[in-house]
Amino acid sequence: MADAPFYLRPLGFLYGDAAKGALSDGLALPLAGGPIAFTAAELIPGRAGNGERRLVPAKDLAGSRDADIAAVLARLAGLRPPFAGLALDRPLLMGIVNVTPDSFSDGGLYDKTEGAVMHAAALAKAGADIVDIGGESTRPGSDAVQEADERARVIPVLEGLSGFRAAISIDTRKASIARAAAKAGAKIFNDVSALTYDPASLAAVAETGLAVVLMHAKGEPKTMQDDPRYDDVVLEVFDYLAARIAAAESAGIDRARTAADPGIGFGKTLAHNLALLASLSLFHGLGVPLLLGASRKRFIGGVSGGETPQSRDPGSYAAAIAGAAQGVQMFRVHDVAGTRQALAVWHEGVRGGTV
Ligand code: 7PJ
Repeated sequence: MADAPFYLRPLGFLYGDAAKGALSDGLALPLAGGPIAFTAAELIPGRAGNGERRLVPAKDLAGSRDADIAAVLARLAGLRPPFAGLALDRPLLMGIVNVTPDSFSDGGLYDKTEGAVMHAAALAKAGADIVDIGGESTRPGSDAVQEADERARVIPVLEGLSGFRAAISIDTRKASIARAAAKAGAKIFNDVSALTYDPASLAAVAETGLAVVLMHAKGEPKTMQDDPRYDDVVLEVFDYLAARIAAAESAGIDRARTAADPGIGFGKTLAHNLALLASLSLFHGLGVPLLLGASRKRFIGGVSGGETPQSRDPGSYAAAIAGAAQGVQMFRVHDVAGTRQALAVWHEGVRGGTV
């Protein structure tokens, strides 16, 4: 797929009553269908071009007769249908359940089926809309896991969650695990390789009807943090995700079943991660719901203290707020209750006195 001729990065966000007023006065456009509105966008020339970046008011974009601008705006501003049956009109929380002996933040704590089921139930009680069950650690430096081991870790947990109230997501790179998970009730295939690791994955999604999260990663977990380089990380990650969404569509996977994730920490330096966080709004131009996974990741320690994953929760809340402020719809987090509280207070603080 050709790289985009240009990109639009929405800026100048309005919330609550202010957003409604500006939308009805034609001074703003809805971000991914709203309720957030944006009043301007940075127009970024394509990677092959050499023009300058410039800020364009939303009302000039809306009045533009350029067909390419209209096409990007339609994707940026269009309402997203529910994802895996979940309405996207408020931030959704995906709680993390690691069923791995070596997961970096809660290593070994939840490696037994019963413990994992109980942890998932606690996350749902704390307000998780989705629980993400993973049996293969993909943290930097980790080794791949055999299919049989991964299956033995995660499938009993899914079986233990039958009738569960939160939607179940399976964090795997393997088509056979995703298929077995779908049979055991999973609704979402969360693939950090964006359906590239296993050649059978595109067909598995097409045939099972699973929703899918396509995440950007550069390289394999084992080596991905060995000096990753990009010319422009934001635009390269965008083009990669656009290409993966197109590949999924060609394989018969409807866009409505697809979400995208820039993959914080997957083949990225601190500067790369921060550039992505600051430009999340641009990714709405993919035309699909966005998921952000920043919880307890190492970049938080790089910004401000936080040597251990357990000490990075305040930074994790702040990263979720940075995403929510840019209209990101889903957050993959360890501390569901804490993130929920942070997002709820932020939301009240920016609504503008709606009663
Ligand atoms: C992510 C993930 C993420 C999505 C992991 C960790 C490493 N899936 N799985 N996004 N991270 N979609 O939790 O630190 O960022 S595993």
